[in-house]
This record gives sequence, C-alpha cells and structure tokens, in this order.
Amino acid sequence: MPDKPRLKRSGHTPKVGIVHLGPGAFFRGFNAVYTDEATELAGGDWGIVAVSLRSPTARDQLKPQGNVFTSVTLAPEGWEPRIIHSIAQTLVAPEDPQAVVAAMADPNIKIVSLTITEKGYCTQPSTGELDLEHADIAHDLLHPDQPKSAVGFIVAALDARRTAGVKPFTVLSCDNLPSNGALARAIVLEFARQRNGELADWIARTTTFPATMVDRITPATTNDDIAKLADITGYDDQACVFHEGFRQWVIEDDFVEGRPAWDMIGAKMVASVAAHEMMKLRCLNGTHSTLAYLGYLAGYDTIAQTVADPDFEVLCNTLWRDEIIPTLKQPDGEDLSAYCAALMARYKNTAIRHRTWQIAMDGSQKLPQRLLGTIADDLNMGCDPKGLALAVAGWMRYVGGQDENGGPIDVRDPLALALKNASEGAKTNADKVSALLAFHDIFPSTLAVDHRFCDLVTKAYGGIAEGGAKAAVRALRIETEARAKQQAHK
Ligand code: CS2
Repeated sequence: MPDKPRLKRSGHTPKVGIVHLGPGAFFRGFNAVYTDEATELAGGDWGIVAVSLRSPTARDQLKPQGNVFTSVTLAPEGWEPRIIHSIAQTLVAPEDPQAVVAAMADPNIKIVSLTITEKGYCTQPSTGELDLEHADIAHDLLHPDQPKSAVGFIVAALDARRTAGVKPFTVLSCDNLPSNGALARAIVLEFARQRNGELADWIARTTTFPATMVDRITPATTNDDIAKLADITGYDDQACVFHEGFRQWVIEDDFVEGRPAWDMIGAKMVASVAAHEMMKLRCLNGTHSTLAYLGYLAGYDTIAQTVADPDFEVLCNTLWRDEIIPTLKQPDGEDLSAYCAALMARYKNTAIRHRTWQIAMDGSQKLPQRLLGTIADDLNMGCDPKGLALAVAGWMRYVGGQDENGGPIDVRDPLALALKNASEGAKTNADKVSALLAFHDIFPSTLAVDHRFCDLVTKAYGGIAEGGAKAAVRALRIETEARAKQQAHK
C-alpha cells in the first residue's frame, strides 16, 4: 500500500441520472470518462450509480475516496492522469439487492448501462438466447424481488417503474457482443415474459435498447500501477485505471429520455452500429483472442510481447487481409485496411501491459462472435480459414489446462471444468478436437460437423501439440508465403 494520503473528492457530487452495472476497469476508463467530459462541457444531471453484481472490490476501492478516481492515459509522451468525478455512488448488489432495484426505479434515472461481460447476459453463446436453466436466471424467476442477474435487476426495476407510473429507462449495453442492443432487448423481454406477459408488452412498447460499439484497451490495474501513480501524483488511488489514448464509441441514438452530450466529445451517434460492431469484434477482438491463446502457449505474457514476435505480427496481418476483412462490410467513415494497420500499432504499444492470460478468460463466451462467425462466412465463400482454425486449436490446447512446459494453466471460464474433462477424457488429438467441437453451447451445429473446419482445426491442433504454438504460427507463415509466391508466378 503506498505511503500517501488517499485521493478524496473535492467539490460536489453530481446528481444521478445513470445506473451502471459492472464497474470494472473498462467502465472506469471509458463510460465514466466520457460522461465526466460530457457533463463538464455541456452540463446535465448524469451522475452514475455504479453497481457491482458480484464482488465488493470496486465499491471498496471507490467509496473511501468519495467515488472519484484517476483515469491515466498511457500516451507515448508519458502518463496523462485525469480525475474522474462522474460516479456519484457505489452499491454492491448481493449485499442489498432491493437497494439496487430501488436505485434503478428512481425516476431520476434515465439510463441503465451495462459492462457485465459476455457471461453476464446468461445466454447460450452459440445462439444468443437467454438460458432459462442458468442458475442465476432460475433463481431470479423464483425470487424476482431478490435478483442476482443483470436481467433480473433490469426487469425488477422496470416492473417497479411501471407500477409507480414512471417512464422506463434506456438500457444501454456496452459489451463486446454482436447486436448488443437487440440481444439485451431479447433477454429482457424473454425474462419479463416468463414473469408477466403484460409487463413484457409494456417494456417492448416503451423501453429502448440502443446498440453500441465500444473500444478502448484497458488492462486490469496492478498494485505496481497504483504505487507508480502514487509516486507521481502524491496520493493513493486504489481505484485508478490505465488505458490507451485511443477510444471509439458508436451509439444508436435512440434514448427514452435523453443522454449526456457524449457526441460533443467524440462519440459517434448513428442509426445502426451493425457494421462498426462487426468490424471491431472480428478485427480487434478476433485477433486479440488469437494472440491471447497462441501467445500464452508460446510463453508471451502480454499482447505487445506477442506481436513483437514477427511471426505473430504476420499471423495477425494475414488474418485481417485473407480471412477477416473479406467477410466485412466497410462501415461509413472507416477504411478497413487502415483500421487494421492502426490496430497493429495499438497492439505494439509497450506502455500497455495487456496480459494474454486476461484476454484468454471466458473463451467459451467469446469464441462465437470473435472467431466462429468469421470462420462460417469464410467457409461459405469457399475460403480456407487456416489462421482462424489455428486460433481455435490454440484455444483448445489452452482449455486443456496444461502449458507447453507441462505446468498448469489457470483457465478462467464458466465451462473450464467441463472443457478440461472433455479434453483429458479423449486420447488422440483428433478425439480431443471432436470432444471440444461437441460443445453445442459454443459451436453452432452446422460448423461442428463441417468437415473442412474439423480437418483444419485437427491439423492445426496436431501442429501445436507436436512442436508448440510458436512453431505452428511460424509454419503457417511459411506456408502462406510459399502460396503467395506461387500465385505471383502464375
Ligand atoms: C479484450 C477486450 O479482454 C478481452 O477479451 O479483447 O477487452 C478488448 O481489450 C476491448 O474490447 C478493446 O476495446
């Protein structure tokens, strides 16, 4: 713990207008910063009630310092700290679920925004449908006044507002999921319908669920970061966050009762974010996951270290050029090749220590939208997605739970145990691949039985198992370059 006085709020606490579920590093380095800047410029009562759905960590970090914190931009010229004042209050849902429902039912609240990660939606990842057998969903349907899940809280609060004759709030998903607005709407309506058809109809008629594309690389804060910041600023900030300078927010402008002037500080308001969302999920998150699994297996700790290996840099560039960009529609105002070139520069930023292990988390929830949709599109277009198949094979090795030196991997994933058991229970490489492809929660049935896909993944898996991930990435580079040479000679 740094030997410095704790950061404290100076000045007033903003009046609330937003409840945010999921107050982790990304929210603090992105949503909270945008709202802080927007209200500084254009005013408005948009203070945020930040709600943890699980652990008290964020509250314990923020509350003792009056809910202010430092957002540090890791710029090439050095650190640029800014104190963020937009969080008005912090709550921990499991400690008092009814206090959270009451906060969300407050007529002053106009927006409920979410960064709850993929698994927070309690869907079946391969279909995006609400999983009614999920333990939290089953619980919340039985005990609607004591919810645990995000959807349970949203529906409980909307129910309270309807009963009290209060307008609903806008539900604003800021997670890396395709059509995150439509997805949030579908699960909220499905959950509400299970409780009360009239409530579901009222929500469908009155509430909006704009989709968003969010982007800023924000690694988890370490104790070392906290100590270094204390040395520079002279205060101890346990809630600080560190992120790149780049940020992009594209939002469908469909709000029930207004929003902060996010557009005045760079957010792009559009009629549909679909093309932007697909670009970001496939180009950024798709290669992030690829680098995370293969990079981790190759012994690299961070993304910057992984792309410093020329074979991994080539892998990324090849994925974008041959397997990802051909599946995309170019969004208005973007140039896909330039977007990817800029991404590589962002990955190479050594000031950002974004751990491969962190990005590798929750692969079962991430693979469908990051890799599998692109793979399906490639196969439909008659292209062999060799690089993406290598990424899937890397994930399969990773969830097997053993690194290339025989040491254990700390796999964090809701399906970790089942995946490990499936992998360990199979003898040959081909059997291991089949056992993992049989996870229908992850692999859509058409893809799981596609022979071209199965063959590519099995071959890639065998390559990693034999010579390691680094050699497999190199081998793919040699093969791709030889093919390109041959084609040039034709
Ligand atoms: C990352 C993302 O952790 C992950 O899975 O791919 O959090 C990524 O850093 C953000 O989407 C960047 O905007």
